[in-house]
Amino acid sequence: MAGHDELLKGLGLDVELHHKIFDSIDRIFRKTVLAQKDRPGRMAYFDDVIHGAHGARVQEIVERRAAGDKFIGTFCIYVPDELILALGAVPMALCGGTSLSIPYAEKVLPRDICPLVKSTLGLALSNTCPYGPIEDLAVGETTCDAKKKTWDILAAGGDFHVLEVPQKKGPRDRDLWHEEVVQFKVRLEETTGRTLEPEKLAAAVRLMNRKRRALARLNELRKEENPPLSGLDALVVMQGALVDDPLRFSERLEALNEELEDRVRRGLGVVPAGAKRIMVSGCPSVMGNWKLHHLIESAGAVVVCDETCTGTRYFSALVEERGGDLDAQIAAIAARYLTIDCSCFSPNDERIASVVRLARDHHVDGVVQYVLQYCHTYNVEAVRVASALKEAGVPSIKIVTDYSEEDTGQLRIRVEAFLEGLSR
Ligand code: BJ8
Repeated sequence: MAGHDELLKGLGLDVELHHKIFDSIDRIFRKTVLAQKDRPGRMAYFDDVIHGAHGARVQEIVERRAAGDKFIGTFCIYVPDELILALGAVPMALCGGTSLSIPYAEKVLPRDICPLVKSTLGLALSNTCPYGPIEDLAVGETTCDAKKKTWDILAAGGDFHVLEVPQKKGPRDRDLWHEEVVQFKVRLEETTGRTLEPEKLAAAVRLMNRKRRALARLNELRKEENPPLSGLDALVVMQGALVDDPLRFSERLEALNEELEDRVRRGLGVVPAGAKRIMVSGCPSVMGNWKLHHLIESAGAVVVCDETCTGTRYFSALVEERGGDLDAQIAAIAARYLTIDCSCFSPNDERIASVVRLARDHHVDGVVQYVLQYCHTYNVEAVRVASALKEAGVPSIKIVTDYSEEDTGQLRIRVEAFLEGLSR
């Protein structure tokens, strides 16, 4: 601990405040995730990833930087990690999932914007996030309005690159996005001082595909009649995917999947027979945010699928492996990332179809649409999602909330009433 404090001090952080914020995240983690019974043994690694995200992983990245590699902070799953990895740099998602940093953002930002954006900016402004001082480049994107304008503030503090994500998916939008990916490659080459090599890019594509396949396999196991892991644990794995080293993560996830398959063979599930199967759909739940999954599962149901960026949107498409031709590989990467159906797209028919398909595939009893307060795109898109689900005969409810614990009692009543309705 003393060594860790030295590291944080060396990075110029407010060590006391850092501990206050991250001890509180740990407390919530213990109360929710670690309080579950009969968890798969190999989840221990993923618990450590969460604990280590502000300790061991920082040290690891500091060492990588000392050896000449760069560290790239990201805030959205639209950022192509393959390019970063192929240049020997370390990508990491830096989105905030804690309410504790929000007051620091509210000194600057309006209060009535999404908690994810406020939490992220608050971590940067409170001088508590160890990744800020070691970041060689931060990468934002033009998805929602709150994020776009926050990048203008963060960009004033150092090296920042903004990817323009189009809002439609026609031929002109595809060209624009392809050009954005090419420009991102150029920016990364400048930052790293290295030139992108086709073989290294091909290896990075294979690695990310391996990681996505392992996540998809985990998701398949959640279709079982008696799922071998809880939705909360599946979320912990997903949150780890956004911060851990991709090779180590893939190996550990493949090992967890084997354990889960064994549990399935032995009939060891995590919920009593008859527990309601729920899909969470909408906004991501990034590290620090276990609120909704805990609410649903502590009410006796089980989350069997996440149609979110901390779920299927992250892993459901692979990059086509095109071997040695650099241009063809970059085109394949651009094409894969444009399949992501974030609600910032209009129209977003692919997402509506995907929600219904996933609800059927995972045999869900109901869908909880998860909307972070003031996230207008998911909130408004919820209207179309709800009516498509209704047409498919799947009941749904929309929960709009932030990161605070203030509305927990009221939400619990709504979730329990929804589950009871499913039982009837
Ligand atoms: S691809 S969902 S990770 S933008 S919840 S900040 S949209 S107001 S996080 Fe996202 Fe990329 Fe889309 Fe996924 Fe804005 Fe909504 Fe907040 Fe959001």
